[in-house]
Formats: sequence, C-alpha cells, structure tokens
Amino acid sequence: MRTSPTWWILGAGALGRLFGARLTTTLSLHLIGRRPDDGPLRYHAPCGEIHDVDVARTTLATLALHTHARPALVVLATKSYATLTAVEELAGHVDPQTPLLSLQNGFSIQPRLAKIWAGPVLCASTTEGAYVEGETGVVHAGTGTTWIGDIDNTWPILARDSVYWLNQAGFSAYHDVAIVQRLWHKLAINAAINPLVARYRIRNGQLRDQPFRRMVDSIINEIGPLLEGEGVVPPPAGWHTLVWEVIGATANNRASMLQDVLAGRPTEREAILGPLLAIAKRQRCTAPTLETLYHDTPS
Ligand code: KPL
Repeated sequence: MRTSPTWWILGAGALGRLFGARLTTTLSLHLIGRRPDDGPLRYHAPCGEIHDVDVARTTLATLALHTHARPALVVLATKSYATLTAVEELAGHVDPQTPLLSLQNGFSIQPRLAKIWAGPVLCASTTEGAYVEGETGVVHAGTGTTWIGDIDNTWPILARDSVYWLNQAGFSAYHDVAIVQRLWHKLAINAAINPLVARYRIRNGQLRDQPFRRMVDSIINEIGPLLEGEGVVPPPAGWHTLVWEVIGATANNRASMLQDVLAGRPTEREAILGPLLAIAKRQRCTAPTLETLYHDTPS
C-alpha cells in the first residue's frame, strides 16, 4: 500500500458525498461544501446496508484558516455551471500546480478548465449512480465504472495514480487514454436519460416503460450520427446498448438533473444538450428531437 495522500473534494452533492464516503477509508480527505458539518455521512450502500462514515466536512474558508496539509489533488464535484466560480475561489487556497480531477457532466467545462488551470487537469467519466438524502446522506443507487484521463494525454502517471486510489476505495476505475471519446459517450448517456427523467420526474429505470422507451430510442437515433460525424467512435456494442445498459444499472437512481429539479436548482441542460445542438449546427443537420428536448427541459 502506498503512503496516503491528502485529497480535497470540492462540492458536497451526490457525487461529492459518494466519493467522500468511499475515499475517506483509504486517504486523508476533506469534503468541501457550503456549510461545515460535524456529524458523519450516512452512506446507503447498493446492497441496502447503511454505514455512518466519518468524513471531514468543511468549507474553503475554514480550511484556509487551518494548517491542513495542502492537497495532492482536488476532485471537482460541483455542478458544471458552478465549476469555474468554484475553481476561481479554490485558486486562492492551493498551490497553482495542484492537479484537478473534474467529475463534471457534459463536455464543455473540461477544455475550459484545461486552458485556465496551470496544473494538470484530469477528467473523469463515471456511471456511478447516487442521490443525496437529507443534509448528510447519500444513497449509492447503482454501481458503475469510472474512467480517468486527461484531454491531451500528458499526465498518464497521475491518472493511473488516481485510478489506484479509487480502486482502493472500492470503485471500479480505469485509466483511459481516449478520455475525450469516453466523455462524449457519457454525454450521450446523460442526454438520453437526464432531460426525460427530470421532465417527467421518474427514476432512471422507468424509462424502460412506454412511452418513455420510444422517446429514449429516438434521442439515441439522433445523437449517434451527430457524434460519429465529429469523429467519435461508437461504443463497441452500439449507442443503444450503451445507454440501455446504464439505465438498467442505475434503474433505482434519481438522475442528477431530476435531483436538481426537485431541489429547485438550475439544471445542466446547457452542459449536456448544448454541445449536441452546437454540433448539429456545425454539421448543418436538423436535430428536431434534440431541439424539442432542449426546449422541454427545465433550465
Ligand atoms: O450520470 C448520471 C446522472 O445522474 O447524471 C447517470 C449515469 C445518468 C446516473 O443517473
């Protein structure tokens, strides 16, 4: 076992709490949210067991006041629209070369982070399903896979090191030298699932029933050719299988966009559907299903 590094997680939503509850068992961790919290995190494991996990939960301002070890890496678990502001705030508290690991959905914030941040920017694509419960709980509703890499493939050792710590914490994680392709695949998954479940207020698994099943299939039919037109290699078993497998594995989950709607927060409509509509425009293609979906999705 290697010497445990210190990691910070910025953002105490569902993924931040999930990663916090698991990673705190193997490395020194601070989960940074808007409010400090003393009590343990209540982690609902996929098997139904409930564990109270002691996770150091704090705010950036409080962390700055103490002489905690500076982080070897900061996991960004904020919403994509809130990430740039959060990173600007973070910059005042860490070494400018500190590696970041972006967990954001969509594919718009990652290239921007890589441009503005002086240190390495790793990107993760994860199909773990989780939702928050109350002030301190997180339900791990579906286990998935997490891939980590960086856009230009400049940091393979760092990416593999992060993968090591995720696996130590019980996640199923891999280094991906083609993370950009993977992020596009994940965007296809999010575009087929999140807007529909947010609009109809249903769990992922309910998409398997009609009339939603038909809607999901028509969204996938439009996304596949658009992404392939941009040089994205289709998943080995095809776009439909990719999406339906994630729906099956996260059937019990309330997707992140549904959680946003239920909590009265803005949604990630721009980060998820925006890049697809931009591609359609660039390719001079009509994308009627995606346009209607964008229009009907809460912002
Ligand atoms: O990424 C997700 C999300 O909720 O945003 C999926 C994989 C769809 C799981 O719900």
